[in-house]
Amino acid sequence: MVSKAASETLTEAAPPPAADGKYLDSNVSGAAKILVVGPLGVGKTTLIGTVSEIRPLSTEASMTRAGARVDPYAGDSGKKTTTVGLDFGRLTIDGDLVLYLFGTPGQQRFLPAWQDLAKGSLGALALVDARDLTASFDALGNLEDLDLPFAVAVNVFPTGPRYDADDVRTALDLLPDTPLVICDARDRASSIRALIALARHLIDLATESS
Ligand SMILES: Nc1nc2c(ncn2[C@@H]2O[C@H](COP(=O)(O)OP(=O)(O)O)[C@@H](O)[C@H]2O)c(=O)[nH]1
Ligand SMILES: [Mg+2]
Repeated sequence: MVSKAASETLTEAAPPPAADGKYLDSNVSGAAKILVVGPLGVGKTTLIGTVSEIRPLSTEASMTRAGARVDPYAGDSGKKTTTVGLDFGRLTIDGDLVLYLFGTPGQQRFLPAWQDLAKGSLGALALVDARDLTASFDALGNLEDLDLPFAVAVNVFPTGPRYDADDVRTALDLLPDTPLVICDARDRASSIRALIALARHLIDLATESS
């Protein structure tokens, strides 16, 4: 559980990777299972690999031209693999709050895997690609169906448009209190800021309802 005490100690400084990269710090007093969701190619696997203090677990499979009928990136340049099970990583914030990060597959046909991964999770970071906001609708809809609180992180790609936050909120039909941040999934500090925005939101919700 994320405690109120943890809320008071959250800072935006990126913690250094754990010294041995393996064991939890003995000061850890709270834990949260967090989903990282979003459409294919939005940067979920990248973000978990960027922030994880342990070697991330990934389940990448090659994308081939044969898959182009169902996966838009198959056969395209650049992205060569896709997540077919999950990504897993761990991040300790401020030495006492540990986030267990579970990345979902991006395609809606993997919804049953999503539903399993969502069990016991406290919230989700929904990654959005500004080049195609509509591609995020399925993921956001799934979160609403699961009644899972979330924060939205717009992962910035160089060729993507730069929208005002209010326009993104409107396009995605976000509630006023849903956090919206800009991030670069390849940058550790930026990705951690997005996760901290989510953690703060979850703590606020837990505090309000207690
Ligand atoms: N320019 C840019 N490229 C990114 C960013 N995040 C991910 N990528 C690249 O986009 C591709 C898709 O990332 P991946 O993490 O596999 O997406 P996933 O399908 O959501 O897990 C990879 O080639 C990444 O290197 C980003 O923030 N900026
Ligand atoms: Mg992936």
